[in-house]
Amino acid sequence: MTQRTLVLIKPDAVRRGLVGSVLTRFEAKGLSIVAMEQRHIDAAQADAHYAEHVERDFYPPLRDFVTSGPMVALVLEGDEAIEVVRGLNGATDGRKAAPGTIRGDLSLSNRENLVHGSDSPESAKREIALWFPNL
Ligand code: IDP
Ligand code: MG
Repeated sequence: MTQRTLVLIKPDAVRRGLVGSVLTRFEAKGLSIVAMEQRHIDAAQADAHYAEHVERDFYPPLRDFVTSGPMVALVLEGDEAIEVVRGLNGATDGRKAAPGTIRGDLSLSNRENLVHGSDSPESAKREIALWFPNL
């Protein structure tokens, strides 16, 4: 089933010059880029994106992190794109993510883990509408 998913290449990846490396993995897998834009979000936009996490202990430093510099936001499309991207991204904690995944190969952090991918069709719909309302 063809799906669309919202991906963020987070500020750590932009700072580290890893945007190209991360994009290459998605493209090499066969996913299509439907939309892509560099964005530097404010706290209100971070709260909207991470609505499910705003009360969590880890959220204030996460908000500081995602507002600390530009991110690259994109919508990817392909067969089972939501689950495929989550698999390519790897487990949340880069220290524990499997080698071969983006986080497993390139992140050593639970917070600064390079990428976001929508976790369900409902999340993808909500996040795509939030980031790319014209799609
Ligand atoms: P996900 O990005 O793998 O879906 P979520 O649980 O949705 O993970 O958490 C959102 C983001 O919050 C993570 O990608 C990571 O940047 C950060 N995060 C999650 N859990 C922790 C934690 O325990 N400590 C620090 N940061 C965390
Ligand atoms: Mg999540």
